[in-house]
Amino acid sequence: MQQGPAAGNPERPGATQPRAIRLASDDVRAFPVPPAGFADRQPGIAQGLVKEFEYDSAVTGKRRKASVYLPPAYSALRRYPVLYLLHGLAGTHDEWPAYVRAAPVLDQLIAAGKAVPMIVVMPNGRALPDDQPAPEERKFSEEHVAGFANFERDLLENLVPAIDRNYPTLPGAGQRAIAGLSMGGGQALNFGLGHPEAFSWVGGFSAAPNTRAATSLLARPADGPPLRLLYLSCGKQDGLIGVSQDFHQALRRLGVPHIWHVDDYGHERESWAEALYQFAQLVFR
Ligand code: FER
Repeated sequence: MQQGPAAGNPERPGATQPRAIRLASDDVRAFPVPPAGFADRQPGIAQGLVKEFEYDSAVTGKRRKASVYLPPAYSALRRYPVLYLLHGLAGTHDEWPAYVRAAPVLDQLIAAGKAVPMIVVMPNGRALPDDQPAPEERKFSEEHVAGFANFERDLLENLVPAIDRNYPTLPGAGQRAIAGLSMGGGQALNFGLGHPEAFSWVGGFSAAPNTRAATSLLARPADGPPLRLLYLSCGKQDGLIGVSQDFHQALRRLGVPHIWHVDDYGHERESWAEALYQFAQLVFR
């Protein structure tokens, strides 16, 4: 069986041709559609705060930015688990808060007691000295794609320690989750599964072809922290669904428990807002 997407595209180095969408019988919703307005501000619901955080990166040699969501009733006298949420190929640290509207999703879940109050860190996942989105013709350039791969070190060596120094976080992998959309979904699977010592809860939403093979990601040391959640989702109209289908099938063959949720959308914010809605209810329980 074919692993990963088809051959590279000479016009766009680093890019791959998405294959035609073919849905299998288990490519279905694992959860019902969220209630109307789940990603909109609602009157009477306490709001968390989204702040800009800066940290020094030894990987890029620069000061870098991340958005940080602090839940309603946040108190430095309490301690919180942390979810790292990674953006897509054309995004930055404001894709999750501004485009997907992560804060109202989280506010409503926390108000209803459906999600644990958590700190959510939304970094810039492009570990390059110039970490702004590349112009169209360089989106798939080797350098730009490598910036996403190099974020692995920036995240683990610079960002996570800086967050743990500056916010009242709960320690250990069991109190840390990582998820992302598209390019960030591939990163979350690669880095989250690749670092069981750092993350026990992992989500890939509409994961891109930067996703490594499941077989290479699932060699966990038996004496380390267990994987608590592996969540995969994609829209049934998303041209990249083949990446997630292959990953899901590989997990099935390996007998690795996971959630596979196929929603009704394409490669778009509706799918990612819903993925966050489902994923946030499952972590840190
Ligand atoms: C690709 C197609 C799409 C790819 C990455 C993407 C690295 C990412 C898309 C996104 O983040 O929206 O071939 O290769």
